[in-house]
This record gives sequence, C-alpha cells and structure tokens, in this order.
Amino acid sequence: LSEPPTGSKVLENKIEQFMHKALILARRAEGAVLPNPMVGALLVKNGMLIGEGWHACYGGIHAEEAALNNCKERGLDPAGSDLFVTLEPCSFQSKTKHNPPCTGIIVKARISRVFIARLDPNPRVRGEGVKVLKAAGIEVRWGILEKDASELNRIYEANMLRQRPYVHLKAALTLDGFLAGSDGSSRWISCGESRSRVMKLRQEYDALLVGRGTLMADRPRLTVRDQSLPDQDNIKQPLRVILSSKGDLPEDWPIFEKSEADVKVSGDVLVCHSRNRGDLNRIVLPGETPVEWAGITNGEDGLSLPEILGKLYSRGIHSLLVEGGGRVFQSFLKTDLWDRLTVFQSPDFIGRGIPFCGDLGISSLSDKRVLHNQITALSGRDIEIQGDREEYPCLQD
Ligand code: AOF
Ligand code: ZN
Repeated sequence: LSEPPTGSKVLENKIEQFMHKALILARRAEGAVLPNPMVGALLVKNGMLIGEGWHACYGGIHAEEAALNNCKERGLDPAGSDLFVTLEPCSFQSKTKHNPPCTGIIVKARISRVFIARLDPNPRVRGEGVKVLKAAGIEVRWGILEKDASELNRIYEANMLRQRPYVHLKAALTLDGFLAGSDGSSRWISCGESRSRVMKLRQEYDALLVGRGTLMADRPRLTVRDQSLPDQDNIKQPLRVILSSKGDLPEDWPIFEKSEADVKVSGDVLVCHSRNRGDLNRIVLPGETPVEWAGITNGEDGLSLPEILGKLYSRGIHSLLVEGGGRVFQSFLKTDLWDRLTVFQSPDFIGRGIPFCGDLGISSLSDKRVLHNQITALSGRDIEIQGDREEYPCLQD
C-alpha cells in the first residue's frame, strides 16, 4: 500500500477493499461480544496482508492486538505497516484487563498509518484514540465505510450514545394501514412467510414489548418458535415486556397454562404499570417463575418511555423489539425513542380499523417522517419495508 501516492483512485479503492475485509472479519463474532462491539483489524505492508484479527469473545483481546499477534505468529515485523481497523482504537486502561490500551500497543509496534472506519461512540474514547495516535506521529484517517461499520454495531452504538436499548418497531399492516379491525382482530394480517420472518427477528433481540391492548386482543405468547432450528429447547428466549397502566394481564394468556412445552420455551415476564397502582398481585408462571412488576411514572401519553427504557437498560437489555399496538407505536414514534422500523404490508384492505400509530402531531405532508436506509422486499404475498430513524447516529452532539 506504500504505492501509489495518497489521493490516487487506485489507493482509495484499496483502502475500501481492505476495510471491507476488516468488516467481514469483525462480523465473525456476531452474537458473541455484546455489550462490546464487533471489531476487525488488518495489517498491510507494501500492499501485502501481514496480519489479521478480530474481537472474538466478550472480555477477550481487542481486534488490534489480535492482528498484531497474528503478524508475529507469522514471523513478520509490523513496523512501518498500515493498520485497518473498523473501530477507533481504545485509549483507556481497561479495569478488567492488564494489557495497555490499543493506542499504546499500536505506537509500540511502530505502525505508520491507521485507517479507521468509525470513531468509537464510547464516551471514554470518542476521538481520544485518534488524538493519542496523532500525537505519536502516526498518520490517521477515519470515516472509511463508516456507514457499514455503524450498521454492524448498531446495538452497541445506541447503547453507548443514548444509554438505552436499541429499539426496533415491527408492525403488520393492511394495505390501508391498519393494525387490526375495529373489533380488535388482527390474526392474521401478514402471511405465513412474514410471520416466520418475525420469528427470526425475535431471536435477534434481548426483549420483546407489547401494550395491554395487543395482549388482550391477540394473547401473543411472545416466544421464539422456529421449527427450522435444530435445538428448540435451547433457543435463548427474550424477556417479555408488557405495558399495562392498570397492571392487569389476561387470565387466559396461553403462557399461564402449565404445559411442559411452555415451561421450556418461555422467557421471563416484566409488567410495566402505573407507579400509583401500588403493589400488584403476585402471579406465577409455569415453572414457578414469578412475573416481575415495575411501577413507572405517568408521562404525557401514558407510561414514561424513557423510564421504561432506562429500567430495561439497567437490567442488561441491550435491544428491544416493539410489537405494538397503535398507542405503543405512537408513543415511541412521538418521542423519537426508536432506531429501526419494519412493516409487513399485506395486499388486503378493510376500510376502517385500528391505525398503525394514530396522531403524531403532523398536519402537513411537508412534515412527514421519512425512513432512511430503506430496504423493500417481497415476503410471500406481503411487502416488507425496513428503514431507520436516521442514516446513522451522529457522534458529535
Ligand atoms: C472491544 N473489542 O476490538 C475494541 C474495543 O471491556 P473492554 O475493556 O474490552 O473495553 C471495551 C471497550 O473497548 C469498547 O466499548 C470500545 O470502546 C473499546 N474497543 N472493544 O470489545 C475491540 N477495539
Ligand atoms: Zn482496544
């Protein structure tokens, strides 16, 4: 990579190619590192790859160190090489580890240039890593394939920047934008294929959330049931979060049935209710798991979402899939407390019913909300539309 000189098209393409490879390495740790980020790193000298590494498990060594170890294992000298890393190298001394911060390791290895995809949203680093490297005379460039790197760690980014779980809203709508008929019936708006897509989606999240209305109308079990998975009993079940101001649950909610199958495949249940409801009756799930109750302050539009998200986050919930209904979607959308939206739109229409999200305080089309990074795909006879609240989070606020 020492030739041709900086600025030439060939070099620029190569930089992106190496960064792309580093991003692929990072993804090898999918599902294994949260709440830490996925990170990949490559060392390149004279255009040749001399080391590669990634952050492989939670608490394990960082990607930069792994790449340097790999280089040394090959009997090669990293001095004078270029480092491609998908996240800004850390500049703080970890409380849990004895090794120095990655910036120190990079300087010591006499690396010449550092190419970074994304600055670290962790407030302990954010720009500090770049500063330390520059102060040591290392050439640093960042922002290469930045959007891809942000997408890779979207959960980590929401956690670090907003101190809350990553929030994904998921809705099944009729062609005319209704969540349910006016009698509350919503089974089934989306087709079988879309429903199995939802099962896959549920597996990616630490918790699922629905409002009381949806629970009463549909009695969803809120579990992951995926017949295509070999080991049904060992699927990690998400926490089931119910928003119910009064704190009532349907007595005939199928999860209360004491069947062996349900005991095996159920996550815990947390009911968020209005704080002034006092202590609520203890309900026990099959397997003697108690339902947990959380008293929440009433906000303008019902239970305070920042408080709920704060509670979930402090309980170790890093990502949340919100499955309705209309009032719940309205609250998340109005308060901007969401990151991604997925809609499964069926080709059927009903003319009147329960709308997707009700009033958002928008009267003119010029104030419409738009989805960024939009992806549209066919899902059986439905259309799946996915998009984000923002292109990717801004790190300077
Ligand atoms: C990683 N892997 O490859 C890099 C990280 O818990 P610690 O001590 O490992 O620190 C985690 C922080 O280190 C993380 O939030 C991020 O700021 C920084 N960089 N972390 O887990 C890596 N490069
Ligand atoms: Zn590090």
